[in-house]
Amino acid sequence: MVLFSALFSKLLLLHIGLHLTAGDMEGPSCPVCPPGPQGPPGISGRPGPAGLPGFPGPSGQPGAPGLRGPPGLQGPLGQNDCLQEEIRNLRTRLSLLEKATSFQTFINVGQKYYVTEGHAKNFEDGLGLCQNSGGTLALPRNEEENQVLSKLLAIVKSEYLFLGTGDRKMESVFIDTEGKTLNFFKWDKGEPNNSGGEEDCVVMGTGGVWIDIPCENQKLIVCELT
Ligand SMILES: [Ca+2]
Ligand SMILES: [Ca+2]
Repeated sequence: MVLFSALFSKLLLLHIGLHLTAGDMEGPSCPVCPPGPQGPPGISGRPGPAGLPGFPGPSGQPGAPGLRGPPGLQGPLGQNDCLQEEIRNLRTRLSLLEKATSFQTFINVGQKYYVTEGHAKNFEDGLGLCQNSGGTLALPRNEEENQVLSKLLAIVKSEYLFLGTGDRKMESVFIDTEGKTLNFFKWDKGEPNNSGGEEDCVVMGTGGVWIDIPCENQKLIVCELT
């Protein structure tokens, strides 16, 4: 009885299904059916190609100050530095002038002074005297200096003054008190003649000419200050 009931149910459902299918095949009275409801969105596609750059945006707020950089190179002297330099030069010149005027006789040429106390000494003592005065034995380095020194010789009414040169180390090689060879000479006619083989020091005579004489002779000592 249960088996018969289940079989009958299946036959009934099959009949209804066939009836419905037969009805569908006959079709409704309208030729085009209306669209069904919208389906759900599809899955996202792959990203497209990059677009063109956009317009620049507005300027942002100013950033914080950066760290302090290293010091730059020293610039040219400013007006104040130039004045300081000028003052230093003036002080140096003033100091030299004060020193020169402390001597009995002095005369200026360029950046140097020839000074003398009027003493006559031999060459070696003359070297020491000038060294103690903070200078060196007078030695003109050019025609102008030679003329000025010659003028001083005339002022003090002396015939000769020792010059800071000689050829004591090597005959006929005249060097200054620092051992350097000379670039300027004013030899008198026939000089230097190393007369008697013992003239290794040099004096200036009247008119500014140079003469080699023995170093032991006593002559006017003139120093130069620079
Ligand atoms: Ca000589
Ligand atoms: Ca001579």
